[in-house]
Amino acid sequence: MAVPVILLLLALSLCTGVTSQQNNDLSTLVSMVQSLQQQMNVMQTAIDSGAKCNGVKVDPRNCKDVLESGRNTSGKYLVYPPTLQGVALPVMCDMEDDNGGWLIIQTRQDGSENFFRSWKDYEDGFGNLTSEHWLGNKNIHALTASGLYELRVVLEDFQGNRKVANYRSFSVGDASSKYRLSIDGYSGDAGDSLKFDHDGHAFSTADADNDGAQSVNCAQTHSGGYWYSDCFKSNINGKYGVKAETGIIWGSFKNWELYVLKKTEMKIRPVPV
Ligand SMILES: [Ca+2]
Repeated sequence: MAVPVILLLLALSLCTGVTSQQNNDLSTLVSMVQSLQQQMNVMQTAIDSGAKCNGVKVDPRNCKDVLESGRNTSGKYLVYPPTLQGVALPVMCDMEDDNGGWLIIQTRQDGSENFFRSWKDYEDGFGNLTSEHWLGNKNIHALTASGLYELRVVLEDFQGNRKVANYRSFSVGDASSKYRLSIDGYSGDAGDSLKFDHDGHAFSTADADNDGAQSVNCAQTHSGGYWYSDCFKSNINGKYGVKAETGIIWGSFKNWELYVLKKTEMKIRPVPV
């Protein structure tokens, strides 16, 4: 509101017998103020749409923040989890399923990416955000350490049957906990194959055996990286297209049969407080 008042004062000054030179100076000043007003309008529009602005807390922390800033198209976005202290994290947001605002942490769909990888790869993340990928344990921890998150696992078989497993709370511990899984509150039609047997377990890869099986390296024998117990009820980071215990399995999807899935997606969203 301050700028229009200044403009009014300047306009009044122009009408009160000032010299020609003073008139020119005032006209210049009015032009500058008008230009400043236009720039402020542009900045406000940018801030309203979620742009970054030094000193102003407008960075989206997650995909729900992105959605609430008015960007409701699914795709790649930068988010800034508070625990990463200003570091931008590129992510894929799903703005359609179940009212949107989901941040995707895992996608399997065509076998284009190798998921039988090292501890470091699973820690940092790998793959292509727009296709198959793992967001990275350190990033999943950073996100879920910044608030209460829910998890939605979407599963599809080769016949096109789609089922979901929702969890009311989901978090992954820090590196010192070996990215321990904490999960609870299942609902859905895929059955629970993640809290059951995996809750409370550390993450394991073939080169980091932190599982609950003393005589077996579960990540090695089941070709993935996961919160293996002794060894699993689900193995959705397993080998793509393989009909075996190394394959992509969600046990409760079909009566605990050895049933291999075509697509999987894990996505997280902050829970309203
Ligand atoms: Ca073991």
